[in-house]
Parts: sequence; C-alpha cells; structure tokens
Amino acid sequence: MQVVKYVFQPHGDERGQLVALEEYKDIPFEIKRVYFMYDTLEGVRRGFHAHKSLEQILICIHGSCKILLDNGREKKVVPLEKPYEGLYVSNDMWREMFDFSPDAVLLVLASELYDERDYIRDYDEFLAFIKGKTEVAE
Ligand code: T46
Repeated sequence: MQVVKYVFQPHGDERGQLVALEEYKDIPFEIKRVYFMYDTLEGVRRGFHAHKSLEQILICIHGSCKILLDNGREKKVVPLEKPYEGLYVSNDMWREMFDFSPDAVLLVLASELYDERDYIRDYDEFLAFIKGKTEVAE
C-alpha cells in the first residue's frame, strides 16, 4: 500500500509559521468541506468506515494522533504529529483514528459535502465494495 503524505511549505518568519492550502494546488481536489475534531478522550478510537467516493486530507494541526489505513489487503498505521503534514485518504480505504494526545486537533479537508449515504460502515460490505472495484478494473 502506498501511503501518500503531503509536506506543506510553511511560510516561516520571525513571527512564527503559517501554512496556506489551496485547492488543486496544495490539495489535489476541490475543498467542499472542512471539519475538525478536538477534546478527544483518552483511549478513543474513531472512524471504522470507508467512503464510496469521498477523498480527504487529514492534518493533525496540534498534538498528535495515529491513523490506521486498511485497503482490504494490507493495513498501515500512519502517525500524524506535524501541522505541516497532510495524509491523503482515498474513498476506498477503511480508516480508524486513535492514540489522540489530549491536545490533538485533527483537521480534515474533504472533497464532498457531508452525505451519510457515502459511508460504508460495515467491514464485510467494504470488502465487497473493494472486490467489486477490482473485478471491474481487471
Ligand atoms: C472520516 C473521518 C476521518 C456532520 O454532521 N458533518 C460532518 O461533516 C461530519 C464529518 C460529521 N457530522 C456528524 C455526524 C455524526 O453525528 O458528526 C458526528 C460524528 O461523525 P462521525 O461519527 O462520522 O465521525 P468519525 O470521526 O467517525 O469520522 C469522521 C468523518 O465522518 C469521516 O468521513 O473519514 O472522520
């Protein structure tokens, strides 16, 4: 599995750092939605789903957390701990977020508006979705 991590260019000067993100330039899609999670309690694990079409970039802009990516064949854990790093998560990837530090703020840039119908929340359904896509591609 190829993990795609973007390293953004901070505009640093004597005042500190600033990271600017533009769609189609720094982010490979139109940004239709932004959300973030914070005050995540110790030991909490979130996610447990894939998407039918949503693409996202996850940025831990404060603190740290870990992301489990699972493409149905392989799993990888990606630590996020730098505010200038973004993890690309494609639609067909099962994801779980965990090990949040108490001060973690996980910012997400999303390619689509919120739509519950885009979620695949059942792992067997996810495997069938992946299999269907693979068969079409073959
Ligand atoms: C994802 C991972 C990384 C909304 O009303 N609008 C939104 O845009 C979102 C993202 C959520 N919600 C509501 C739906 C639920 O009642 O907020 C509540 C928590 O959402 P959820 O349980 O889906 O959160 P996570 O952390 O499991 O997953 C989220 C995203 O939903 C998901 O797309 O990839 O973060």
